Amino acid sequence: MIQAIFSVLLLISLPLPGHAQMRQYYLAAEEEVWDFAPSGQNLVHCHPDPEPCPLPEPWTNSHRFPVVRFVQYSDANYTTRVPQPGWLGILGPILRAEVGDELRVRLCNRASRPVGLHPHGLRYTKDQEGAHYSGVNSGQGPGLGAAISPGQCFDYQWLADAESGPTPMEPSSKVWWYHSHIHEPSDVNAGLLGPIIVTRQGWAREDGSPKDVDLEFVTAFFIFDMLQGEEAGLMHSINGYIFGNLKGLVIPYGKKVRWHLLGMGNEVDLHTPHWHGKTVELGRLGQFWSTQRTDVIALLPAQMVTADMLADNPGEWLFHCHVADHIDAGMVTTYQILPP
Ligand SMILES: [Cu+2]
Repeated sequence: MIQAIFSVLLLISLPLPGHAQMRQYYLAAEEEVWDFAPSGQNLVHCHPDPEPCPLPEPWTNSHRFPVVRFVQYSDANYTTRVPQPGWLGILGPILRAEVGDELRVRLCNRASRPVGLHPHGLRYTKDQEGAHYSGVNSGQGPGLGAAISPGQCFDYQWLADAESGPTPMEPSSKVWWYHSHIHEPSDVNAGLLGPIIVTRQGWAREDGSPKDVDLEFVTAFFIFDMLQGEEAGLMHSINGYIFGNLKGLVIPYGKKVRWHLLGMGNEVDLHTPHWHGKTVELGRLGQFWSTQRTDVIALLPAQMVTADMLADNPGEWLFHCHVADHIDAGMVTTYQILPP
């Protein structure tokens, strides 16, 4: 009886037919050398003497390291890379869905280590979970998509169901992590991570982005450990960039911008992203009630927060982690609101 009632409730809550669509992505895991400070300079502390502005020690000449990243291609031929905005940095492409959509992601492993693709927030079966472990109760082994060997491809299928989307009080889209999950700590530290954004049903444009905001940014706060804990290898990065080398967070005047903030890493990865110049709101109830307004967000490893900003205070403003050690280690950049 209870099951019957549950089934009826489930049917009622199912999305209307015709809304949902299938969104296909082609990803590869590829090795490259990542430069956490391509300018070689500390771009946020360059004045009054603009030349030179070297990175402080021990990072002056210690900011290029081998990584493995998720890279997007246009189709199954895997010949044309899909360009992504520079501010996305080391992160893999934004995978988008509207509630009700199915996400299909083909992952081809062009790296020399096994790689998987585990999505937060979406609905999946065991084979589509993309995580490597055994069940302690059932003894069930890892699913088919847990670990893709070098040279192999796998097709993941995930559903953005009602529980993947925002609640009525949250902004109309929300962010989730995806990352490799074979040995999770070393996988994400290698660079195998990226964002999923799910938009409320009926609120998405054709490309999946929310209709009620003008642009969205994703910023991930993560201390990459590239030298087994040595200070010179601790990259206190936002999207894989340190000391202002994250550029392009530029907003036309008067636009509504949505910030998706992501945390990742170890016990030292407690971050408090802070915007100068403007405040943000974390949710909304109707037209008039903001659920919370702040200019500092609390982010622990793997936490995901979405906040909205009205870009009506022109200027270039600091955007940084407010943890003291992290400021000194370069977890700092700026964002810019253009003049009217
Ligand atoms: Cu921090």
